[in-house]
Amino acid sequence: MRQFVSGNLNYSSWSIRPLLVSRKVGLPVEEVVVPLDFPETTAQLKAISPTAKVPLLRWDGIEIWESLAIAEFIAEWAPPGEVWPLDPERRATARAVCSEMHAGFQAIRSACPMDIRGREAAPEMTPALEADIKRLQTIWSGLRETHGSGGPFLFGAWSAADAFYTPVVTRFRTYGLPLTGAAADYAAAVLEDPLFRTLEAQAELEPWWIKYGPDGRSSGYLKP
Ligand SMILES: N[C@@H](CCC(=O)N[C@@H](CS)C(=O)NCC(=O)O)C(=O)O
Repeated sequence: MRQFVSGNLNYSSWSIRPLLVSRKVGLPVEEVVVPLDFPETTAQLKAISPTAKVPLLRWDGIEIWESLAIAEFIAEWAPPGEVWPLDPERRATARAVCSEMHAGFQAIRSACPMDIRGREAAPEMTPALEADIKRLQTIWSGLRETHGSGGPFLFGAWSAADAFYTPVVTRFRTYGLPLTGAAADYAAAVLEDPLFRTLEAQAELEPWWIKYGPDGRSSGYLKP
């Protein structure tokens, strides 16, 4: 069995990172969505995933959880240069910025949950959120300047680094957050890329929605 299990594409930022990598290289997998935040979600995830989380790649008896590990598995499957840059410095830097994304940016992640089809007012600009935005601006504009020749992405040609930052790019659009210069151009390129446009169209059509209660807890529902 070869299955890529994700959460709703509209909301599950961790799922879409390796999913974009999978789609980019044409990994032969069946894509399955487990809608998040419904009463049955936890039981469904516990039945298939060691962490009760998505994404999960099920590949001929191997189970790979954690978005970064899935991206690395796909990189080993794909021809060199398709997931990570071929150049060793660019490849190491791409891995560093993916790890930084995976381990950090707590403020923007919690203040601005990914909602690809949503358009919301900007949240209160706390010092922590401001610091995350400043760091993203620096990473994106810096990489474009240093490594971006040869294409519109962080390392010129598309790489897993772009997959890892795509959910953050969508947050800038959803919440109208400030971005300037080369970083803004980069964000526009990600949103125009056919790989993202296809995923966005699917997210638009998903029947599952998530709302947040006054206690901040999220719950899934189907729109009547
Ligand atoms: N560190 C994990 C994070 C995975 C994660 O938190 N996934 C969320 C969805 S984006 C999840 O499955 N939550 C379980 C739930 O909502 O029940 C990774 O990188 O894959």
